Amino acid sequence: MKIRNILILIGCAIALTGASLWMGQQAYSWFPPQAAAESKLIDELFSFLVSLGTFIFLGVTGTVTYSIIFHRAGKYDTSDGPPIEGNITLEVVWTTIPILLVLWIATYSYNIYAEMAIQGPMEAMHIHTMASAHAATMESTTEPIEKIEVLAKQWAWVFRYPNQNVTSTELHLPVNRRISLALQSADVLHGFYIPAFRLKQDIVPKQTIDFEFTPIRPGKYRLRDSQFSGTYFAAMQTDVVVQSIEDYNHWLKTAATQKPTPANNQAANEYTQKIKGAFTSGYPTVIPAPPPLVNFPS
Ligand SMILES: [Cu+2]
Repeated sequence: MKIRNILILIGCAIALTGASLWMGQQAYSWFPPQAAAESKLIDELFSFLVSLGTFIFLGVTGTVTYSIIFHRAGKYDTSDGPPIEGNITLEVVWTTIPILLVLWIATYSYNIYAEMAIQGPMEAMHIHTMASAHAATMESTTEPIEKIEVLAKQWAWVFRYPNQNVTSTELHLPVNRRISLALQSADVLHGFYIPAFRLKQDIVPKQTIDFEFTPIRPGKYRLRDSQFSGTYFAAMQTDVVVQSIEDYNHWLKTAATQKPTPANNQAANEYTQKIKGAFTSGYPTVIPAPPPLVNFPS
């Protein structure tokens, strides 16, 4: 190979790396704000995958484009190409590189899950203490607040704060504290999903799933159901309010003095409207659970 060609190749590789790293940095702006400590880890992983993906995409399309432009057969050339058969070195190289890449991605992802300590109910039960030690290093050292009970049903979210016996259809959380939830479903499979936290956990019927994370940014975020759970599944959303510990305690105290009232429930509203209205789809549906009775209806 000529010195000039080698220099051109090195130049291309440097440009490719630069473009990939730049793309990886852009990836951070494609997401909602990082409202939980875990979101930083997830975004780092995503940025890494975007860089890697960009490198492979531009590398492959660049090589193909180069061949199409510079190694084209002549217009009336109908002769066969050179008979190339097998190349051990090349085969070893193109097998080894993807294997190493996949191992790299797998290790990186696994480490991030270990650091988040949300590997699912089984792992949470067995190696929880080990994973928590990891997680503690990335968070402020505060004692966790009481375990909040989360009940998902068709189609409502109900949160219960056992110490004050407060129930709410809006999830209030103190900022910079380790949050511990006990997730339960009254009927079918639901999914606890807060995009701004980058957290998603299935809620399985007849199981209590422990789930931990740390919100780091005050504000109002959206909790959605990430598993299709029936007709009014799209209405199964609510607000997550992250506030200072003072505001949080104040909210708890105020809510505790309020008498339980039925919360506004979109699924129940839509269902009764459907009965009254002239239009019926003809499809049977599960009747929504009655609007939950809570101290703090959203
Ligand atoms: Cu659901």
